[in-house]
Formats: sequence, structure tokens, C-alpha cells
Amino acid sequence: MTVLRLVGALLLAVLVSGSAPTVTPTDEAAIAFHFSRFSPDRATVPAGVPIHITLNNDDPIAHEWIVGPASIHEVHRKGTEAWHEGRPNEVSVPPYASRVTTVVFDQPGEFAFVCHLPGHEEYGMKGLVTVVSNSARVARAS
Ligand SMILES: [Cu+2]
Repeated sequence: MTVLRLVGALLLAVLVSGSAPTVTPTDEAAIAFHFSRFSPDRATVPAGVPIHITLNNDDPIAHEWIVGPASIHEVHRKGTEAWHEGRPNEVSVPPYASRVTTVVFDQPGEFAFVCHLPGHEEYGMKGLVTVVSNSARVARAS
């Protein structure tokens, strides 16, 4: 009986979600660094809540994960700080290592994440976080 009800609920969820490809915002994300690319290179998260992000570097070289508005990326394209630590939105990850960071995105919007080591952004080591309003998230969940 419970199983049937669960299946019914799942079917309903599928029907309600329809064919429109909506991405459910999540406060947990895992991003792999693999062959100097981010995987996945897209994430949708709610504004105003802590987002726990696990960064797994599968490569034999170090990478960095820097997220924020265009101004942050401009600074890092010309930056001289070789290693980033202590700021949740700027994380260096050694080869074959993982780091966990917690970021709060205050406002909805789109924020690029980029590895600014020389040549990596040009190679394609970049992605995009879409931050949606927290009320939209609550409305969707109900
Ligand atoms: Cu890199």
C-alpha cells in the first residue's frame, strides 16, 4: 500500500514537472576537475542559504575554483596570488585532492566559476552558477 502510494506520488511528480526542463536548486554540489574541465559546469542554487560545494581534483596538476561576479574574474586574470586559501569563493585544489567550501550567494543572478591558472580558462575550464531567489525555491517545493 505504502509502495503503491509512493509510486503514485512519483508519477504525479513526473506529470507535474511536465516536459519543461527545470533544474531543481540544490544546496549541495560536487564539481569534479577532470582533464582541465569542470564537471558539471552548470549548477543552480538558491540565494541566501549556505551552499556546500565539494571540489574534487582528478587531475595530476593543481587547479583553482573561483566564483563570483565579473569583477572578481578580472582581478584574477591579472592576479599574482599563486595559491588561494581562506576565502570560500576562491579555492585552490592540489593534484588528486579535494576541498570543501561553503558559499552563500546573497542575490539571484549568474556567476561564472573559472580556473585562472595560465591557459586554463582559454582551454575551457569555466562554468556557471545560476542563483535563483529562495522564494522561488520554496514555491517549487510546495
Ligand atoms: Cu585549472
